[in-house]
Amino acid sequence: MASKTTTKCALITGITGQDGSYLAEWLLGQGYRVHGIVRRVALEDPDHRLSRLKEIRERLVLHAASLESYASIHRVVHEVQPDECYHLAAQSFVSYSFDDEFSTLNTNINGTHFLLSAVKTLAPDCRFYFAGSSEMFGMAETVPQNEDTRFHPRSSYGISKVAGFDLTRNYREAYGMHACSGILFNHESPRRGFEFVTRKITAGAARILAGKSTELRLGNLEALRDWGHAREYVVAMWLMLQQAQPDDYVVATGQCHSVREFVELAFSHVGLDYTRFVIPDPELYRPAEVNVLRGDASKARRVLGWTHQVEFADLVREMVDADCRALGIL
Ligand code: NDP
Ligand code: GDR
Repeated sequence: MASKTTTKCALITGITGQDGSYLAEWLLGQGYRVHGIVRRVALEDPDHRLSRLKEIRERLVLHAASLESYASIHRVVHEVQPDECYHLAAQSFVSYSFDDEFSTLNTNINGTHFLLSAVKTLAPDCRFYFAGSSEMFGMAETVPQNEDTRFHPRSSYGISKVAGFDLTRNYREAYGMHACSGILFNHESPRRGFEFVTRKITAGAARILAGKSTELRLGNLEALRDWGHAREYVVAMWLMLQQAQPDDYVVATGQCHSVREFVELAFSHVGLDYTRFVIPDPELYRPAEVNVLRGDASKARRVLGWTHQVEFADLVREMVDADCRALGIL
């Protein structure tokens, strides 16, 4: 493990997001100088767009750049000369990728390509992390999925992540870069965006309890996911870049639950019967769903010494409590 007095410099794209904010905190705690790439609008509206970074804002160096512009990425990598680069920025909402396939593919594939190319040219010794996803498995042939499971993405988001994974592997093999992909299964927290089902549910339960809402509309309640806690998953990203050899790793809990189980637990935690409030809405179903996604993280356990600690029920309760606190009802 890195010493707490390291003077290493890390660059994080997507630092304003759920994972970026936890990773920045973790790296600061390890003594890193932490730089982040943000969109210009974020710097102009910090209260809203930098809200997850409130506690650490003064300790970060933020650079305005766009994933769509190679020139801006090039400028930042040139200025920062990072030792480690964590590429987390992406259009990350799978549902939206069905509405706008073109911008999802453009942003996610080109953004990754621009960054890899800039790092290779300007900071060739920099270690690189790519945020791969269980959505790459999609219509998986086997359960659980590990690093050898064939990819069969079911959305343009999943396709963009397979392309990013392939680009990352190619830069590793062709140019000798220390480039890794994490194949992370769903990870959640009180910082999760409101569009994702877990946060939609926990925020919805809190609003109903507070009398601010009377119903919650959801799509496929039988969908199954392997849900872990984001705070723990960012540590796995860091561990990947501390290894002598670059490689790809599945990061998951190995346990699967349905959306229905999540709703039932979230509502019952605050004394509500979800069947009185949850309305199934066919409009919220996706044109194509993935198969049972459950990860086998035994390689991460064996090589990185990483394993999840936070169990499903504790994750759900932490998220509900945080949303209740935000509404002043806890
Ligand atoms: P979030 O949606 O919370 O954060 C996404 C980040 O990407 C934000 O900082 C966002 O900036 C930034 N971003 C999006 N589009 C652009 C753009 N065009 N230019 C610059 N920045 C952009 O995602 P998470 O933190 O949950 O996930 C981090 C990464 O991990 C993503 O790549 C995601 O696809 C991947 N992943 C996530 C998993 C999960 O369960 N959370 C599982 C597997 C993979 P802004 O705030 O300005 O919108
Ligand atoms: P996912 O997360 O697509 O797995 O992608 P999301 O929380 O959006 O969906 C999980 C499952 O819940 C079902 N579902 C609903 N989803 C949403 N968003 N809203 C609803 O109302 C609803 N009702 C049911 C969905 O059909 C789906 O099956 C997340 C993102 O973080 C990706 O970036 C990441 O790569 C993957 O996790 C791993």
